Amino acid sequence: GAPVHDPAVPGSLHVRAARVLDANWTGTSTVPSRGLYPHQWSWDSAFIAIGLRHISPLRAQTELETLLDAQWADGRIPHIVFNPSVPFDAYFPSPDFWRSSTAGRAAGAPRTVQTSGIVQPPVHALAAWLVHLADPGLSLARGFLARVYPHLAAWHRYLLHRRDLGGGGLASVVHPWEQGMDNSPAWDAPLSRITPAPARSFRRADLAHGAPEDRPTDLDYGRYVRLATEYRDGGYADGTDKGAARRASVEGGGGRRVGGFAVEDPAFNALLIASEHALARIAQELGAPGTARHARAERLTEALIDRLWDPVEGMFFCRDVYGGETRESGALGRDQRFGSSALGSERRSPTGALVPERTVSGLIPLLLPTLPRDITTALVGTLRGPHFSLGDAARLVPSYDLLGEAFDPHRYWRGPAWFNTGWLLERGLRLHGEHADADALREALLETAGTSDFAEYVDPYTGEACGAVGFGWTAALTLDLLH
Ligand code: 9WN
Repeated sequence: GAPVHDPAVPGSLHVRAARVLDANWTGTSTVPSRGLYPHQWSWDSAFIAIGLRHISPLRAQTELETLLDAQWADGRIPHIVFNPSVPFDAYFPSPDFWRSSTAGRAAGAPRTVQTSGIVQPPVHALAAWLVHLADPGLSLARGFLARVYPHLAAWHRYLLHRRDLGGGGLASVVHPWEQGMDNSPAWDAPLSRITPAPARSFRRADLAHGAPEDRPTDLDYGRYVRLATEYRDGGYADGTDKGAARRASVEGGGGRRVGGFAVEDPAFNALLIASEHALARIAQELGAPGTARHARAERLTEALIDRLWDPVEGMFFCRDVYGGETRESGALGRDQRFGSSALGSERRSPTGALVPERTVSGLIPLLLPTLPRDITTALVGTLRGPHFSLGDAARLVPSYDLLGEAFDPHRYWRGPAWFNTGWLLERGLRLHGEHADADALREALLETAGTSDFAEYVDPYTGEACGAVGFGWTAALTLDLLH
């Protein structure tokens, strides 16, 4: 490639990205950022492994194995695996909030390592397959795929069986941190029904590292804390797990609805589908037929379209599973904007309401190989259109509708562009033959990664760095785009 990208040239993008990953490596895994996020995060590790495989396939395999070592017996992969040598006050919520080894006992939390009790998007099987492909010889010699396969299968089983809270075949998230786009405007309506925990009942650690105007608000945090506390106090039992809910229920009633937040998210489910296809390939590589898994991925794709696709808007939307039950939903009124689209008519369906906010999550299903052609064409049109402006005003795809009422170019997941979502869309564009757009997005991602010093996220118009710099997945996905 160009000298600026050359791994052999000191100061090249490749060398700088590799240096970030070296600096964030702890010996068994990679932190997203030394200051802001000093532990191991689930989907960060998956993206990081995808980049690490280009500089050390062994480290990439170890990254995923370390995460899987902290898997719970019920199959969930926790969103944080805590590093015991980091002081508790370095990050909130810390292990003494989650209390995984006690509160999570019924759900099978590990005894030796402290974790959170919620999950993050299932990018792991996709990552494991890509890591294997980087060095099949090493993978075979270490038995990598054979070792990770049962863990990944249990993880998908957990999501498909314990998290189908809407009953339509898709997985629900029960906390905004699970979907990974913490303060997305898509959560405003479902979160409005949650009573925030009092501000004095917790102490945020993030504001010591990030500018307050770039981070979620205190009101958001009050609600995050309330939801996580209730989930913990219910023994991390899920609504569909009636036995565990009964054992752990503070109210004594079995099968009660756990928590007040359940959302079917397009990106979360698209990543599950992509990972299910990857798991099928892994099964085939191990000598088993992958056909059942490919078929399941197909059924999930149909459920995704059936439940979350809006043909008028040309994108996918979140389904608020408990939405439409009360008249207090924040999404009311804003529905008018969507006129005759499916959003209007479905709002009060018995399995919830679509949330009329356009977020980047609703475009990420573009990475699925078997979407019908009319849907991929519509998604590409929406990406290029005024709400996301690919190849025009915004060089990188914003996390939220540029014309949306809640748009803020610096506030975390309410506008800034992120590199993991950019990477997923680049892959989707290329997969569906949109090479010119994919090339332009790739160039913009690489250039902005370099000029922002591998920022956590950037202003979608100017590329100005926000949040942490030297961010793990930004460096890792830069390496992947360079290869
Ligand atoms: C809460 C680590 C994580 C990412 C998430 C991002 C942010 C945490 C936080 O950082 O969330 O999990 O403290 O804000 O939103 O996507 O995995 O990088």
